Amino acid sequence: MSVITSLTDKDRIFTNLYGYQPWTLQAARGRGDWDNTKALLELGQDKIIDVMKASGLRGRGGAGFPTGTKWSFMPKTPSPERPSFLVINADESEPGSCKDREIIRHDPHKLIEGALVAGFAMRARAAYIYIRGEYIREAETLFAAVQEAYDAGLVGKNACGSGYDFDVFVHRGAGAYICGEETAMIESLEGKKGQPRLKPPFPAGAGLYGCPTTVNNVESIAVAPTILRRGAEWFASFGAENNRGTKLFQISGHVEKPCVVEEAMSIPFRELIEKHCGGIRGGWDNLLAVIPGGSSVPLVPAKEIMDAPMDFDGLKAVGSGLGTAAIIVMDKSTDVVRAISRISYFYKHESCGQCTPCREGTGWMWRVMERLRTGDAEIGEIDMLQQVTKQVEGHSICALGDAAAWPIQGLIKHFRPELERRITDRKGGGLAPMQEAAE
Ligand code: L3W
Ligand code: SF4
Repeated sequence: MSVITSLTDKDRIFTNLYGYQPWTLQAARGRGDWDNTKALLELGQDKIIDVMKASGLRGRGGAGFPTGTKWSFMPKTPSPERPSFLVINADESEPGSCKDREIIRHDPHKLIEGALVAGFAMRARAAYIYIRGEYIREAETLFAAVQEAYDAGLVGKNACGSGYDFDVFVHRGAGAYICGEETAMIESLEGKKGQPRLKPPFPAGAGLYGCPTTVNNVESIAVAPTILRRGAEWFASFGAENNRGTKLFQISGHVEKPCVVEEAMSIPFRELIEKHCGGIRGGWDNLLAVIPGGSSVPLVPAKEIMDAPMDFDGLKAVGSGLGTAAIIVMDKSTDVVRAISRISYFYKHESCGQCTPCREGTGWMWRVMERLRTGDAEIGEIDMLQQVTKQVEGHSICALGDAAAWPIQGLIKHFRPELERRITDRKGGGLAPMQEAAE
């Protein structure tokens, strides 16, 4: 089967990504949203899940878990005492990630219609959209769009005239990155401190208020109605085997034109940047490294990323990951040690502190990173730091520990000579501490 890795406008799901048209219900209807949604629901729960499975859609929040399979974990006969819930993760806080923001700003009805269709498929009583606290304007848009959907009878009692009752609630977060972890999000929705729970049990078994719950990313939910309308085969025609569909890429850093764009999965890195970003600032020879999936994945040096397919497997093959497809491009003007040290500070700051390897390890790693940045470390500390990352990785309740360890492992793997050079040169006066270091 040939692999389509480049989109034209007719292939795009998010036709108002740049806000050229209003986000309102009337305009959304003009773009095809909420078009006979009742007919989608009449496909029935099992058929909807089968289509989602056949489409090959994998979760767009970072982990890439197959969406249809996740929905199928929900009980087929929920009891009134233990209703099922859909939680939509709009707590977009991964450094570099800004795609869900664009969906909510300009296409909120895709998300709300997706919530209804997904909630129906998993027999959920309601959806809770948990939106990042800093997304103030976006939350206002979302509240207004949900109200429009209620007023038009699209959600709420007898949603879309289907006989199915489905509520949609919007909940604003309070600024903690860790609440983007699905079980911390559930705790936060319950009014508790946002700290991850041990898994298993997975949310599908015991989630919100102890009830069966599915947590999905905004993009995963927002694409569902279009997949049902255009068909699983259409969606699966894009991208390589096991990496199907279209995807929102967010490209920031040292490209000529940073942007958020919908492209086919598996598009090669160089083509993505040439087609949508006008190339690398200063030309391709000026590229140093790329963090391809948000700050939680290791960086990849220029020569290894050039031809890499931008998908789960292609980026795994170069020692990194697709994550949320937040692509941070660094040219040769970048102080790469400082960049990774800053990321270490972020994880230290955002650790919820409940497990020792993460709580202690993130601070330890950041302090060593700062000494490496200024050159004020010993050569042996590079290996020690590597060992600390290995002690944190896989030894914590949630993925934040891994996310703190991997960028440092990537730096040591690809930029050890630079770390050593700074130490060797430190007698030259060193570098000034970063602002955070002085705090
Ligand atoms: C039932 C099983 N459910 C797995 C479900 C699980 C979850 C999904 C994936 O982390 C990553 C993280 C960040 N029965 C199941 C099952 N599930 N086995 O499948 O689970 P998991 O644990 O692999 O991932 P996760 O905890 O959801 C997400 C990375 O994404 N990331 C950044 C994300 C940032 C954002 C943001 O800004 N909003 O999402 C970037 O790489 O590090 O590794 O639903 O319950 N047997
Ligand atoms: Fe909290 Fe870190 Fe443990 Fe996650 S890994 S639960 S953020 S202490």
